[in-house]
Amino acid sequence: MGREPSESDYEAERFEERAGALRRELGRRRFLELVGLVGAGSLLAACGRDSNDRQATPSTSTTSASTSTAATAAAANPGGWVKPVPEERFILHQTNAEMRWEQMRDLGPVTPNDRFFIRNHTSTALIDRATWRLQIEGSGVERPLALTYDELVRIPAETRVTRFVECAGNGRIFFDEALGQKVKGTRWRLGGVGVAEWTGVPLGAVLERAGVKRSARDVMPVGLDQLMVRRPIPLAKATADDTLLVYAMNGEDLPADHGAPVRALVPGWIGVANVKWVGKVEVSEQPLWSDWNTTSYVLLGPDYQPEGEAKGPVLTSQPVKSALELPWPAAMTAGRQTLHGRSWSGRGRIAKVEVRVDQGPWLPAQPQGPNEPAGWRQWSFAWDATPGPHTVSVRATDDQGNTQPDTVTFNEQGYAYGAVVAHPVTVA
Ligand SMILES: Nc1nc2c(c(=O)[nH]1)N[C@H]1C(S)=C(S)[C@@H](COP(=O)(O)O)O[C@H]1N2
Ligand SMILES: [Mo]
Repeated sequence: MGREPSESDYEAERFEERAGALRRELGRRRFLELVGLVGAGSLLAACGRDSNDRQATPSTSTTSASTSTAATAAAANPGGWVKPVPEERFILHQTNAEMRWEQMRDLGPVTPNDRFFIRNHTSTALIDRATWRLQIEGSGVERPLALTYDELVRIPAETRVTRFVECAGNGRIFFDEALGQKVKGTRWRLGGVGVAEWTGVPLGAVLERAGVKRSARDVMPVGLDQLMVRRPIPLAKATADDTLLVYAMNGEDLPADHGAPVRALVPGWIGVANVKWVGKVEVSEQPLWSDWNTTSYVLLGPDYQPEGEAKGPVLTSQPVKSALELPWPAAMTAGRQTLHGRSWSGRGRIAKVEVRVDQGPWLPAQPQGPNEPAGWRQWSFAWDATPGPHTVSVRATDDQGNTQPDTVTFNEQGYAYGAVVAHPVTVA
């Protein structure tokens, strides 16, 4: 079986190049501290987990025990995941773990932490909350600030919201499978999404403490992982009521794999804006650029033109999508069946969900449960299933009037697949 192509291949190639720039930026000592600490921590976590939770590949190397242990751990757990990622819950793609949709079937409005997808550009960073600091700095603030974890959580503005985090590449596999188009990147089906109840402090409240200027323009949370993943957002989005610095997920301390001690939550926007392991927030009077808004997470292809420093239009909010809580492909028995699923939009609440079997008419689904903006809407659909092969398609519309289209425009990196998906179901 060939290795799946991924953004991380491209990133790995350039790691050394980028590491050089980082060394200059941070000073050699701090760089080694960061990379050394994070790297070793991830491997330790990986070694610990292997014996319990996953099958470790036996080492055949006789040269260096520590090197082969590290290599084995890295091979079995390239994402340095801390939580178990069992086969029945996740589909593994290199450093990423995709949620299996069928297990959402009996669950309520949120994705439990042990089932939430993980998307790591490199590997999970292990950060000591006691020595962690959050720096707020840049030309856009009057008073640069450093906060400890306790200082951050004591800011009296605690906010709790239920929102999705979804990878911009979620649904990428359909560019190939449904449209026959070759695109680059992790072949997510529809499980690169999850909804949680997030608790944190509004980023705007923290920026206020640093004396954010009216002339401030871009705000860029910076991750403490190996590549220091960072992605700017405009001031207006950074100061929205539900844009948070998050420290709890579904009522528990934020787990390591999801960005502990603190991550950004940027509701409705592409996953990468929700920077994990935040160590710094840069605020600038000038537009900010990083690899994650110039080269990655931009639309490339014949239909797109460069925008400023970016090689193509920069992605922001996520399109409307839907998924059935069924395995792919699905099998069921003939007769009355109730299909369940969820729909979501980065641009509002879900207003309507329709279901169609094969080429039949679009029929309304029955919505249920909460309907938060940039959350998801649960629904069900009664179907008298007849024997044979079928497809079940779902089409949602949000309250801004966005409906899932039949097809989407090609882009080289396979982002923003919001078209209707035909789910194969065999009835016997
Ligand atoms: N520091 C950092 N933040 C990050 C990433 C990362 O690799 N490093 N991945 C991003 C991407 S591409 C996505 S889709 C989301 C995934 O969040 P999750 O792993 O908690 O599901 O985190 C984002 N934040
Ligand atoms: Mo992502």
